[in-house]
Amino acid sequence: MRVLVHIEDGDAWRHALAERLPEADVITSEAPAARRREADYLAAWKPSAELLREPIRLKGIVNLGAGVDALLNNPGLPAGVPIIKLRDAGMAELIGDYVRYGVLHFQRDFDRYRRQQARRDWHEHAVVDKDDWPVGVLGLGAIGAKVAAMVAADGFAVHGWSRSPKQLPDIICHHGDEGLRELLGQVRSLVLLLPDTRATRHVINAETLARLPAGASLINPGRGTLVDEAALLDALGPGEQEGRLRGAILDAFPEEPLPEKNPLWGHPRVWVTPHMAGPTPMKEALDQVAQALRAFEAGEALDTVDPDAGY
Ligand code: OXD
Repeated sequence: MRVLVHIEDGDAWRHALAERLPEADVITSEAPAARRREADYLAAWKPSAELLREPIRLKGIVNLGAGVDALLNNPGLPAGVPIIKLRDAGMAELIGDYVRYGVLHFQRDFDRYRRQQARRDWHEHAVVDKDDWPVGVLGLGAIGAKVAAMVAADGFAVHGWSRSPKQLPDIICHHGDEGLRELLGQVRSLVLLLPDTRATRHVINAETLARLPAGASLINPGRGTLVDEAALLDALGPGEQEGRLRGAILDAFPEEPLPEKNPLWGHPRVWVTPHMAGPTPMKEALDQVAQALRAFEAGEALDTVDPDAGY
């Protein structure tokens, strides 16, 4: 089998995959077009439409990131080719650390202390107990469930939400529209880990933001399309004075890189990070890729992405 790998630092990934799959001819997108055309499998993160159109006998695609939205929206995606996505592969722990940082940032008032420092203002805020600081996690897939468990292990009361019912140890699980309303009404930090699908677009909008308790904070290491940005700015209010929404830590945006003119860059209660919450760890990802490609070749049934559902 020939496997075409496309990701930043592709050569290192090619070597590491070849070690795991000695029976395969592993090439990168730098290989000559004639070789790329005959690839049986593509293991890629955000390939161009042109690259996706090249292989003429593609049997499967492995998405080398957490979300499949960029791939599913790619106009070059060949119809009917099964797509495998990585399951966690070490990304959940990285995203979990990002979220734990975000929750502590607000619970221990680092946002307020930063502003106080600028005024040389020395005064302390009373600490709110972790079990009085409910955290909501929207999305309980492989990543959301692990992140929720990590935050719960830190001692926070964690509420999780998924479209259909789920049961997870130590997490208060909600589902459906009513469950979303229940969750929003009681969380002090809201974490977004839903996939980008038609159903999740702008799930955080004026109406859902208004359901959060006053002074809640938002942490989004998921997808930018989940948030209606105008409604977010409105809930934050301008300037340093805390608005209905106390602050936001955002790693994902509908347009990336975040355009220079976007007001979120300069907002004093917003932290912008450049989609760095969950980079794909090479070793764990390639273990899964090798396993998936062997299963494909052996004709085994694989858990593939449902393009209509969007994940
Ligand atoms: C993603 C990723 O899906 O970085 O956003 O893997």
